[in-house]
Amino acid sequence: MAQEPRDDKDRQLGDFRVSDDDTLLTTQQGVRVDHTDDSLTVGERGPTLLEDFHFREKLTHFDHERIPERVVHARGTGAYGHFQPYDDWLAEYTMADFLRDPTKRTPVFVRFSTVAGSRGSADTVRDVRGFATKFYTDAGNYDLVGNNMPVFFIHDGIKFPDFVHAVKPEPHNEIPQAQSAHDTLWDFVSLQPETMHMMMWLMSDRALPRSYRMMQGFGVHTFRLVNADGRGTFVKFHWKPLLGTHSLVWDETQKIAGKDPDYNRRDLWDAIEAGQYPEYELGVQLVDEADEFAFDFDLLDPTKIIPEEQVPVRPVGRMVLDRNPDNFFAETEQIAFHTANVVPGIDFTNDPLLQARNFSYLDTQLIRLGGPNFAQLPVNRPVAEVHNNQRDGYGQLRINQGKTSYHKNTLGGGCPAIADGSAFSHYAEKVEGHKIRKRSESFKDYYSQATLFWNSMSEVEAEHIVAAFRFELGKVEHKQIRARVVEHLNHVDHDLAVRVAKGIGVPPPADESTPNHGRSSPALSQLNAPMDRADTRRVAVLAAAGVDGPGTRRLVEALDRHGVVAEVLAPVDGELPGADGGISADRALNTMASVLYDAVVVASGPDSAATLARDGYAVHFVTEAYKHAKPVAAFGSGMELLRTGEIIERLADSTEVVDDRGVITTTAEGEALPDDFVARLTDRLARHRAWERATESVPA
Ligand code: HDE
Repeated sequence: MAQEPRDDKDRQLGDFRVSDDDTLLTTQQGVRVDHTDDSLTVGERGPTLLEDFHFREKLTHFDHERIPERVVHARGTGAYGHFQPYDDWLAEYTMADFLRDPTKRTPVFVRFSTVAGSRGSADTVRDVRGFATKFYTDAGNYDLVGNNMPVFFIHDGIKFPDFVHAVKPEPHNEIPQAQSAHDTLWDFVSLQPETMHMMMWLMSDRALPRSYRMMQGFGVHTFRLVNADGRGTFVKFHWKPLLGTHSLVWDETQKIAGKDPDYNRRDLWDAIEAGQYPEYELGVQLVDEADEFAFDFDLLDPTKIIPEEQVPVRPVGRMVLDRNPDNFFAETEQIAFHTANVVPGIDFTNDPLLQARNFSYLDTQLIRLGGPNFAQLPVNRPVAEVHNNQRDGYGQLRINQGKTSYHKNTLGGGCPAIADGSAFSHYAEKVEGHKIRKRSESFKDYYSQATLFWNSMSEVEAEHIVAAFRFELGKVEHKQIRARVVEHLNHVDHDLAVRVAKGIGVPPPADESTPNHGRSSPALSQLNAPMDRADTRRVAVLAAAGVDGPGTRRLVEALDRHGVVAEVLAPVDGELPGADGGISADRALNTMASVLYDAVVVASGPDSAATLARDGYAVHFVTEAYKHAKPVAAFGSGMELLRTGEIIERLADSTEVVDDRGVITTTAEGEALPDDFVARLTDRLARHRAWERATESVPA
């Protein structure tokens, strides 16, 4: 049965949805087809006839199914939802209703993406993530086309083709796919030091998000808000996920890329299907125009952040993603974002990267979507009315009536007429100057914010950055490129440069090039983001025949009450006979892996534990989870599996729940399984990883 539309956008999409339920097969012309398995031939073994219009139409359409993938951000996934402001405080700064009217719920579509990989590449590669939001506002579409990192590689859009050519697979052999660890990228980086701040982010855990639901978003550029009096205020946009900001570890991401290349896409889809709707808070940093030059960096420089300690992020409203698209191609692939899609109340600045984007996004849709009418595709249509004199073109869907398609006219009653005060009016910024090609002197500090980022990392985050540089540069064949990058790192921090150099066979720099300024910004460390949510996390419960049925049921039910997704894994899925009634295993162990879960629990039952201890998959499962600093838990005789291989030392034999660096155990079982066991586990899940655990020597 058709559901009530959720909002104006959903209602509009309803006009385009097609269900094939209870229908008969037809051609594109609506002629019914009774045979689609054999083409029309002369006799049983003869040639195919040209007059077989059904065959020709079917093949022709198939031959034309593909469109060019996005030149960047080709791999992505999306969802619908809505945005609502908390209150009206932003009215002082912007006339955009959707940001300042708390009664207004604006439909949105968000597309998350990686950047470098092609459409079929793996989700969990080291890369920037796109976070693009289309707000279908009453005043027209507003697109906030952001990333999960607040800065960018380059200052000026004219360098974008150079940068993208360097990071993409090398042109002679198209290797490597969706990887930054190759010579051309690092050659580019070593010659373009403005990249250094962004490279610190790219080498950090931010490049390996656990989930699109646990990832921040940033507008990157300084934009401008404009209020009803025409007053402008500089603004940076931030999205903060309510589930916290969490990352995978590098070894894990590489394994997931093979075990489940759709990991992040599946995670978003499954969460929304399960009603665990991801939520993000929109926040803004505001800077008065009078303070344009009050910072030690240029607000127009997209390689710089405004530290949150200097200008706080003020909450504006909440976005909820609550509906998966019906059709990937029609919606997620055909959605067309454009930084120049703005509505009254939001305007641009002269950030040269933003200026270039304002050209590029419209241009790219013309080749990707095949002509100028892509705004009429259902997912791209505004809910606001559209009237203009633009006509014709491939795929024109509108049937414009009347004889006028020009302005001014009298024959069409002067319509569409010029709008009044509700129209977009460009901010009247005064600009003057000579035509020159010259980078602003105010953009020339390449290192100090890279240093700020480095200084703000916790020890474990810093270690990950060093390891990432060593991995990436270790894949670079030309030693002189490695050495040039180390020289730049020496301007960021001497210790960083030395640690990286030592891992890649390059002589460590003897002295520091630029003294570390010692400043930090705690907001930059992910470990300082809220860590109070365990819900939606995935826990694997390992079991086999003979499992402690009551204890396992008690565990799974308690986790479910916390909103945690628990799955029972056994050597073979299906019913598991056990003490006091068995349980059903959701999946076979060999079809899954620890890297696809946030934590693992080994269930009690002597026979079950003995079977698992002899099963290489099970032993590897817990060892690997331990290696990746995940919560690893066991109750009753399940603790035997943790003793196998002696990876996990010091297991206390106690009915009390013990949490030793994220290894949570109790000898209790069955109905006696203490509530505290699950409480400790969910607390650990919320804190994500037990970084205090030493795992270097653990094989996995
Ligand atoms: Fe993009 N970018 N970009 N970009 N970008 C595209 O547009 C471009 C930049 C971002 O899910 C393209 O429709 C230039 C910064 C996202 O559909 C293209 C420059 C940021 C997406 C393009 C930049 C982004 C894109 C390719 C430098 C973060 C995916 C397909 C001047 C603030 C949107 C398309 C989606 C996509 C150009 C830099 C984010 C070619 C020229 C900075 C999230 O138009």
